[in-house]
Amino acid sequence: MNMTDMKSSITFSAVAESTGGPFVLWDPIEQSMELAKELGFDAIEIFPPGPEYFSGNKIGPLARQIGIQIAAIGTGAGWVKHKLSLADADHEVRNKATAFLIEMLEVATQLGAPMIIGSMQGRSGLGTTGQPTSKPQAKEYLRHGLERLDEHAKRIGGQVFYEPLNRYETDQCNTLAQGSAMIQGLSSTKLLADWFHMNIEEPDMAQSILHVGSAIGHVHFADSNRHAVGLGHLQVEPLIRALQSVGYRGYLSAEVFALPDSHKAAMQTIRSFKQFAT
Ligand code: LER
Ligand code: MN
Repeated sequence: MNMTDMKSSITFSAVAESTGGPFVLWDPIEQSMELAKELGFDAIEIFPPGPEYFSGNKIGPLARQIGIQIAAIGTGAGWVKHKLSLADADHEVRNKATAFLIEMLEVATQLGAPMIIGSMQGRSGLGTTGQPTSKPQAKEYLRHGLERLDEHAKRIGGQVFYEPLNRYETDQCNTLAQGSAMIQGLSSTKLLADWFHMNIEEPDMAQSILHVGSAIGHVHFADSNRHAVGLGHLQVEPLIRALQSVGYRGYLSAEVFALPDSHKAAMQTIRSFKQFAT
């Protein structure tokens, strides 16, 4: 028996452009929340098209009525739909990216949920006007954006999760150690440890978790091949032990492909969660 204080979560996408991406639930949100609840998840993680998705204030009451938490709000649609990133060479684009994220942070905070910055961190070489960003410049722009968002989060009582991604998605921060250096000194920003990216980039996943310790605020719970945990070749026990030993009490949130289908990926995830983390 593990006896951890970790909680289970499953991703839900409302973004048509992300079809085929690593999200488990795709049915309308009410059905998705009901299925997550029925399968025994503590929470869902929402991937919305933008802040307008939450207008009318229906999502919070719906979640309360169904009895499910909201683990976090993803912001990748800012990149997928609008090509906004915090590292674009174009000042206007960076400002739009920051404005999009500030609005997302506000709706997330109203729901009592943290906001994730993953794809919107951008990479070097972006920009349609002038010189595309160099690697150091892209990092400087990202840090500046993260500082502005952290400042805003502090003011409104919100929380930001910054996510290192694998080398095929960004050249900003690929490892937890690089991510931890990037958010150094920010008081309302923590790291998101995505096991899929970590499996590609970290020399030793458990050691990397131990190294950044309490900087971890959220986990994307995925196997080596980005299928539900248990369907790839990750050694799960050492990762759970490492999270336990750094006192992690957050979510293990399944950001995986809906394969072989949504329901089976969700079932496999909750089975693995129960096996390894309860
Ligand atoms: C976002 O959480 C992520 O992990 C990226 O790979 C974009 O899907
Ligand atoms: Mn992720």
